[in-house]
Amino acid sequence: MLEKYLDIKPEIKQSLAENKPVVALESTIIAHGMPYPQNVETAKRCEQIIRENGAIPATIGIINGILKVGLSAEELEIMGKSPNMMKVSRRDIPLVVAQKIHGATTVASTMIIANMAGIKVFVTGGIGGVHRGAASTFDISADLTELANTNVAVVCAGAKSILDLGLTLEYLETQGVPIIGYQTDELPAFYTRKSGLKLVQWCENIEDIASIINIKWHLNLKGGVVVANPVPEEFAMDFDYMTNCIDNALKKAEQLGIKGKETTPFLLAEIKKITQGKSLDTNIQLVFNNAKVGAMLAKSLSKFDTDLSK
Ligand code: PSU
Ligand code: MN
Repeated sequence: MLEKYLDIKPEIKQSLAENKPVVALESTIIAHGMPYPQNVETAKRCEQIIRENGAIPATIGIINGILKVGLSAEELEIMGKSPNMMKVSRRDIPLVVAQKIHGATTVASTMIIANMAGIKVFVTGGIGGVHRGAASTFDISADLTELANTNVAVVCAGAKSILDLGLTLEYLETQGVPIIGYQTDELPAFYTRKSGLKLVQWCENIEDIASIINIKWHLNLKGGVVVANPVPEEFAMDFDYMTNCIDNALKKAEQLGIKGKETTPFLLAEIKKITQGKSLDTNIQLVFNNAKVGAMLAKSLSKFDTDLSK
């Protein structure tokens, strides 16, 4: 039944059947997170990095209403170039499939499709979270409720401080989602390694993270895990400078009355403008770093599965 809607690239299907490591990638980051052509170049390089580190990449998106696990070069171009590409979260999947249109998948919807395919590790830049002012707007990303429900580990560089990062941590705790720092005990804030917020869980080794994830799922503790991997020091941006840029972007969004699903793409584009594109290099580099760590994690997790089945 699912096959009617889900199309998994043969290489990925085979790898999954053989319990080889596979890493999912999202497409909203391509369509709405970066400008063309850097978005498509980054997506391709991420796939390469995942291969170089011993796993198979699976970029996820919706093409003509089909949930695609593994996009072709041509489909990556469509994602990167179409100015009106729909941003698709959990809510939007049925409509996009019914209308047989294209859609770029967010963290939430990429997790859903990865899970349908049997992929356990997913790499992105930053997750959505609780927006500032959420007490009155109710704007909490569907990424967080997805993390509460869907068994996929998400490797990211934390979240951007366009969000209320303290409330995001509280919400993840409420929903029972572990957030594990990789070689850091502080929540990374995407462009910066620091946020001023301490994490209660962190590990030095990927194997230890894989062990926690593996145990969570074997105990039937439903839901995802966030692996917070800070941007490498040499590409990190200045904390005070970024705080200022983000505050200005937030002010502009408020003045223009930007709401709902437009908020995140608007703020991302605005920050790019304010930093005169400087933030883009950091953004690209942190995604590359996540791709490497994601491949390592997928490899480590696949070993666990093999061992446990013995
Ligand atoms: N944060 C980023 N870059 C992104 C996104 C978030 O730093 O590209 C994208 C991701 O696809 C994420 C989505 O899942 O935005 C969250 O959107 P919203 O806040 O509308 O749920
Ligand atoms: Mn939102």
